[in-house]
Amino acid sequence: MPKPRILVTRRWPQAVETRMAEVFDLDLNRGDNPLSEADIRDAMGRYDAILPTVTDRLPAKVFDLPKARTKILANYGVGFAHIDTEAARTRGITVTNTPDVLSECTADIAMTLMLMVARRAGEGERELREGRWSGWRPTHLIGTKVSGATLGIIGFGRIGQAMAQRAHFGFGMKILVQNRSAVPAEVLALYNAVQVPTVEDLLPECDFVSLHCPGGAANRHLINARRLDLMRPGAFLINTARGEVVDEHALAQALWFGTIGGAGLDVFEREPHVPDALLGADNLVLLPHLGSATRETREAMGFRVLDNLADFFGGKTPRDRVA
Ligand code: 8YV
Repeated sequence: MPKPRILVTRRWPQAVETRMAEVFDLDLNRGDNPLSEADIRDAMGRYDAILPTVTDRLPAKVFDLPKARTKILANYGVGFAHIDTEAARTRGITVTNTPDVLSECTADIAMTLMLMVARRAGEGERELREGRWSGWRPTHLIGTKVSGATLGIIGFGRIGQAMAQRAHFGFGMKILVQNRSAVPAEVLALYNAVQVPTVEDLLPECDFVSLHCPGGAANRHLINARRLDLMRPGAFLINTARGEVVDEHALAQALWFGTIGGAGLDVFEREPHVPDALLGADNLVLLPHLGSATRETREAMGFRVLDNLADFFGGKTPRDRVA
């Protein structure tokens, strides 16, 4: 049996690329340049499997070719809103993702953003590096206390729960949850969390709101001007989920007019573009999509893709099949 032909769309950790090259007929993207939709469409005719990431766009038209060779899209990452899974499904193409292995590191980045924005760490570091620090004084860069505050978590899957674990046990925070389905009572009890029915119920009750729901059309602009208005004055919004979940224009307005206290963003609507209105907001901490960016996690994500491919080409249903 010839080895399956596989396209890896971006550079992956060395250890994973090396292992994959042993088992597959592998094409790597040595220049690490993002592929166009046309490149991916073309690849669909030539590879048995394509291994995309969040920087690849796979809308329905990418699937529109007379004879696709690709049988599986094994995504590197838990979020897969960049893939039209319905188009994949109707053509009998399997889609997998990499859950679990990145939950802790993504929650760590959400905590990082929460602490940085509440304690004005970005502002402080900019001041110090620019030589503007004039010394200690009782009124200097006064922030907001995180310990003991109320955290609202929107989307209580694996990453949302990892966030609750850190916030509740590490910082004694009170946890409110909004989730599209009912969270089992025993899961809520782990963090002494309370589930509320709607986003509208959650927002006015929280000092911090952290987003952990999927991206895609269903959650586009879930946080809009109307909902930002429901947040407490002085409250903070954290987004490590997907950029489209927040209306960036409305957020910029809320930050500039001070209707909320601040925000921390790891993801953006049109990555890597970040609007000037956000770049200029001092009460905002910005990170370049670092959620899963640790050596341990990026390797684990790669090996999880490898497990999915091993299952698929071994005739089994991959453990992380999403379509
Ligand atoms: C990745 C992520 O950096 O897994 C996800 O959904 O957002 C990040 O962990 C990236 O998306 C990989 O495709």
